Parts: sequence; C-alpha cells; structure tokens
Amino acid sequence: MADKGDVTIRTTCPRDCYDSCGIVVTPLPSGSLRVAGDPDHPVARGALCAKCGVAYNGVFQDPGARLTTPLRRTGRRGSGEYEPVSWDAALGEIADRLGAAIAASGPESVLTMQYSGTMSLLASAFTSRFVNAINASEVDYGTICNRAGFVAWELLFGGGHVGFDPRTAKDAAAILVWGANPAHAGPHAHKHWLRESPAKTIVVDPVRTRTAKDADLHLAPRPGTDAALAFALLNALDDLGAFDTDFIAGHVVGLEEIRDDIARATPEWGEDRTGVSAASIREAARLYAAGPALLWCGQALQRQPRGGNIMRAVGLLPALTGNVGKPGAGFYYVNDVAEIAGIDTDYLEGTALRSEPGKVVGALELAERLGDPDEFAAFVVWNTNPLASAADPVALRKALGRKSLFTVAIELFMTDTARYADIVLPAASFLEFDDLVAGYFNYAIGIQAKAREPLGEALPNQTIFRRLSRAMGLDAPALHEPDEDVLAELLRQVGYPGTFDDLRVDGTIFVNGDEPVIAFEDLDFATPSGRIEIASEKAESMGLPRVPEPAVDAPPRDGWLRLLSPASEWRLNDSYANDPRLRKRSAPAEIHLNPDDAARFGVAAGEPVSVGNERGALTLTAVVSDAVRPGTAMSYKGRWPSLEAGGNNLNLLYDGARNDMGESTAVHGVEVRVTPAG
Ligand SMILES: Nc1nc2c(c(=O)[nH]1)N[C@H]1C(S)=C(S)[C@@H](COP(=O)(O)OP(=O)(O)OC[C@H]3O[C@@H](n4cnc5c(=O)[nH]c(N)nc54)[C@H](O)[C@@H]3O)O[C@H]1N2
Ligand SMILES: Nc1nc2c(c(=O)[nH]1)N[C@H]1C(S)=C(S)[C@@H](COP(=O)(O)OP(=O)(O)OC[C@H]3O[C@@H](n4cnc5c(=O)[nH]c(N)nc54)[C@H](O)[C@@H]3O)O[C@H]1N2
Ligand SMILES: [Mo]
Repeated sequence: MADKGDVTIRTTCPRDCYDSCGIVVTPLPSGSLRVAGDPDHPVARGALCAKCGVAYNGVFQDPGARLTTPLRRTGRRGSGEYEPVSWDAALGEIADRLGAAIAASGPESVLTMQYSGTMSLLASAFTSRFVNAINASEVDYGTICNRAGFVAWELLFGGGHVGFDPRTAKDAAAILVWGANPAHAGPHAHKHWLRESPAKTIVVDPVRTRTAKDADLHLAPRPGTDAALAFALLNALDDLGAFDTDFIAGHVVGLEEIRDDIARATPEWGEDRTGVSAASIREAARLYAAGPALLWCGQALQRQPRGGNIMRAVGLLPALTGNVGKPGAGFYYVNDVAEIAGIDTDYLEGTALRSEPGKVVGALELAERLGDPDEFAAFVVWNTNPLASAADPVALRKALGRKSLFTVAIELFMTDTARYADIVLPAASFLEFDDLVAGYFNYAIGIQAKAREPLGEALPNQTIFRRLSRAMGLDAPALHEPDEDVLAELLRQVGYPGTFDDLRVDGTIFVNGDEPVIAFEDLDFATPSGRIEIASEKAESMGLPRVPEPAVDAPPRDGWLRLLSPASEWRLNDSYANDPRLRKRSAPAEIHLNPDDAARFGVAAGEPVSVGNERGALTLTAVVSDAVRPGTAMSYKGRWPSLEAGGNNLNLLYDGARNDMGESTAVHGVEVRVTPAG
C-alpha cells in the first residue's frame, strides 16, 4: 500500500505518548477522514489505541468543537464569550499589546508557555524561535512532568535523555518496569513490546494495573518507598553474586559509600519499609539477575516528595549489575530521539536568536508569579492547558483573571485555559499540515503528512508565529524559514537519503536501520568523572545528599490516604476530555479505594464520595478494589474542570509542593480524606 499517488496518506501520531504510532488516513467522499493504525508500522500494527482512534475520528474533525476563527473576548475572563475577528485584526492587536508590554517593561514581562500538546517538531520546537527572538520569559513546564528524573540521572549517569533502544529487548532475559503503566501510557508498547517479549517481566507499582497483572511478578510497594525497595533488591542481588565487579571497578564510583546501607537492607528490612514481601524481593532479584536485563523507570516514579532520590536509587540496579552498554541490557527514562537521531535542537529552536537570557518560571510557581502585575504584562500559551493540568488551579484562575494581564491562547479547542484569553487563535491539527514526529521511546522519526486543509481558518502553530513575527516587524530570516526548508534540513541532519516526498512513502525512519542501537556501548558517561557516579560531588554542591539514600516517605497521617493521579486509558493528559464518546466512556470521575479503606471510611462502591484536604473538596464516585493498596487512593488525571459538575478536577487538591530535585512536582504525594458525600 501507500504508493505515491495512492489516496491513502501515511502519517504519525504526535501525542505525548511512548508509542508514536504510524497512522493511515483515508479521505472519505463525505470530506471527512478515516484515521486508522498503519498495518505496516511495527508499533501500530494496524491499530490505534482506543482513545486516539475515537478522538481522531471524532472531536479532532468536528467543526462544532474545533476553533475555526480567531476570537476576541467580549465577556468577562473565563466566561468563554467571544466574537470572531479576522487574522489581521487578531495579530495586529497581539502585536500592539506585546509591543507595548515590551516597550514599557522589557521583553521579560512577556511570559510564554508551551508544552507537549503536540510533539511534532515544527508545531512544537520551531515555535521557540519566536520566543527566543523577542527574548521572552518561559515557563519550564517540564517541572510538572519529569524534571526531577532528569536531574537524578544526570547526577548518576550523566543524563536521562538517552536510554535503551526498545529493539534490544530481543536479547533481554528480564524487563523491570518500575513506576510506569504502559497499558495506559503506551498501549502498543504494552501489548506488543512487553507482552510478547520472551523476557521475564517484573512490574513495581502500588497499583495492580493491567501492566502489573500481565507481568510474571508484581511488587506493590507503599508509594514513595521505592528507594528502600531498590536497596533491598541490591542486597538480594549481592547475595546472589550478581554484582559485576569488573564493570564496577572500571565504570562506577562511590559504591563503598553505600556498602553499609546495602548490607543493612536485607529483604526482611525491605519488607518492613515497603510492604513488599521478602520472598518477592528475592524472586525479583533472581529474575533480574538471570541475564541481560532492561529497566524502564516511569515518570510517575519521580512525582513523589523524594522522587529524585528514588530515581537515583533505582538506577543503581543496572549500574551495579553491569546491565549497561550491551545487548538486552540498559535503563530507560525518556529517549530524546530527535537528538539521538542527529537533529540540531539549537538550529530548530533558534537559540541564537536570543540576545538576553530571559527568565524561566517553574510550573509550580506559575500561579503565584503570573498573579504579580509587576512581573508579567502578557501571557502567550500553546500546546498545553494549564488550568486542567497545573497545581493550584484556584490561584491560577485568579492570576489569569487579572485585568492588567493580556493573554493569548493558541488552541484546537476552547479549553479552560483558552476561556481566559483575550485573543484565542485557532490551531490546525496534526492531520492538517506536514511535519516530523520524534518520539521518546522507540528510536524512530515518523512523517506527519497533511491529509486535508485546516478546518475553517485554523493555521499550524509555526505559521501563526511567522505571521505574528511579521505583524511585530520581526524579520530575522530564521523566523520566516519555510516549513519545506526546515523539514528538508532536518531530514538531512538525520541522514535520510530522500526528500520529504520520499518519506510520504517510507513513513518512518529508524535510527540505525533495522539494527538495535546499543546505548552507552562505549561506556562513556557525561558525569564529571566520566563514570557512573553513585557518590556525586555535584549533588553535594546542589545541596543534595552525596549518595542515593534508602529513604521512605512517612505513611499518610492517620485517617488520610495517599492520592495517586496517573495516566488514564481514555485521555492523553487532558486532551480528549471534550470528545463526546470518550467523555461518556469515562464518566463519572472515579476514585479507586481499597476495600479496607472503603469500610474504614464508610464508603460504598458506586457511591459518591467527598475527596478533600486543606485546599478544598470534590465529589468523585467510589470504585472499591484491592487493585490499590490500603492507604493509597487512585484517580486518573486529565479532566477539564469546566466539564465537571463541581467545576474542578483533582488538581484542586494539589498545592504545588515540590520534590527534592529540579523544582519538580510531588503531585503523587498529595494526601486526602474521603467521606461519603451528600
Ligand atoms: N494531578 C496530576 N496532574 C498532572 C499530572 C499527574 O500525573 N497528576 N501529570 C502532569 C504531566 S506528566 C503533564 S505532561 C501535564 C500535561 O498537561 P497539559 O500540557 O495541559 O496536557 P495536554 O493534554 O498535553 O495539553 C495539550 C493541549 O494542547 C492542545 N494541542 C494539541 N495539539 C495542538 C497543536 O497542534 N497546536 C496547539 N496550539 N495546541 C495543540 C490540546 O488541544 C490540549 O488542550 O499534566 C500534568 N498534570
Ligand atoms: N493514555 C495516556 N497515555 C499517556 C498519558 C496520558 O495522560 N494518558 N500521558 C503521557 C505523559 S505526559 C506522561 S508523563 C506519561 C506518564 O506515564 P507513566 O510514565 O506510565 O506514568 P503515570 O501514568 O503517571 O504512572 C505510572 C504508574 O506509576 C505508579 N506509581 C505512582 N506512584 C508510585 C510510586 O511511588 N512508586 C511506584 N513504583 N509506582 C508509582 C502509578 O500507580 C501508575 O500505575 O504517559 C504519557 N502517555
Ligand atoms: Mo508528562
């Protein structure tokens, strides 16, 4: 299929997901598109996941739901009342307001915020050229997601952006999935890569997720006790003689400084700290020690109060067993595949356009900083919906309601955040323009091919920023480099021999062709010593412990539960919350409680419960199940407050507490009380 001239169009899913599926699009006589998984794509294998399959054939193509013209606010902020205006009028007004802010208070008074709403390179990274050219301030939204893990693995391994190539799993004897739930967060990685793997699989998760159910062994620690569990596993591995002394002698520094901690951390000690039985700890060690082993650390793992320490401790497993730099061995957190494939990020983002350093605002201080009229006069937001995903939405709403703030939102839909903007600009969806998609698991770059004209007057992000640049009189050539030229340059950088049109046929480029890449094959680590650093002077200089510690979080206060809010099967973050079918499928908002806790708090299955803490309360429906541990509650992230009966989602309960590294989120440390509602 998919010969040139064929009516079927090959493209790639650009969502923030481990899979980056290949897609085939068929234009239908009605004018709409049929969007399906590409049968020839090794990840998709002819199927989209349930959520994307619905949303791409649903709300993404619904002109009633999509934004189709620029809009100017007519009602109060948050009301969602707007009038259509022309592109010229909208961009003219934005140019005037940003220009006035810059003239009066300097470029740092313009705060820009973008994240991973689309991961295609032009619609995400290229838009930074504008941000850099005006020297604007930026929100580091990575701090709401995964920053601590990067800091931790930078200390340990010299970086967290290069992990194992999933194709190397064919040589693995064991796969250890720790704090990740690919059954939701990367459904194809779960269904094919993990379930079909001949390797023994071990899952560490306080919740018995589908990933955990399908594993050979499931360890369910109390949340936030993973560092202690890692030390207990190291004790058991040492007992089995599984430490690789040659590898340690050549490539690891500081083992002697944690030797005593490992010796103390017997499996029985581990059971006491984590709630995982000593027998299971020994069994996990035995499976992990059986041969080359892969370790996948999920992004949830570091959203604990000491999540950075946890990532450093869990990373000790491959380091001390020599599971590095050889087939079937390795560790993974997030693969920066664009960079791995050779893409020059500085070129793409136009780093050289910036002449002043600008300010960076952490996600967890967004509400407070944006609320300050002396600091920011304008806010421009795209590829993210912070009123659904950020901490302290009450304060953020208040900040966005500030009269002296001029807000621009670029969106596909009228999200909670867009409703606060003075000007809303309609973005084209990934089905409507050419681009490239670099994922963060598979070592692959896929084509994003235009399958139809944008809905209404919508435009791709990058086109919007080019036009805005022009309206502001900015004429640096890099701001106006045409899509075709950038795409051709990126293909050159990754060594693709053909043109973008050739890629329309090929669909996907795999790094190293058909052969798995062996990450860290040269055993060169970008740490100060060039080795894996258990003991780190850099950590000390950052005010962090010199070595990873076998620490555990205190259990929740008496009468309280620890609330986990991981990825839902029916959402991609908060995207798709407004798709009618997916909304129906995932209504009402639920909270999962262990039967012991349900009995303790007098809560019955299927009944409404009030879930609250010092910040407020919301009503959720109880699911009673021993899939969650006693003392732990779970409710999926990703609901739009404006679509919930009470006008809030569970981030109402999160005050923005940070964890131990990188000013990053501790959202999985939230504690709540539950009581029968009504
Ligand atoms: N309680 C709790 N909160 C969390 C988390 C948690 O675990 N628990 N997880 C956190 C994490 S990991 C993350 S990454 C954040 C994510 O939170 P968000 O960044 O808010 O989530 P997305 O759904 O990715 O938002 C993307 C928005 O981009 C829009 N979009 C999609 N494509 C385009 C495009 O081409 N152009 C434009 N202009 N817009 C587009 C979508 O319509 C959507 O509204 O949430 C965080 N919040
Ligand atoms: N369907 C879907 N896919 C997504 C997303 C989505 O919202 N929906 N979001 C995308 C984004 S932005 C991200 S960052 C990734 C996140 O995807 P993952 O990396 O898988 O992270 P989470 O879904 O947040 O959580 C994974 C598991 O960690 C467990 N967990 C929580 N606390 C602890 C703990 O203390 N210890 C251990 N061992 N486990 C713990 C949770 O119970 C959960 O089952 O997924 C991406 N893919
Ligand atoms: Mo994320």
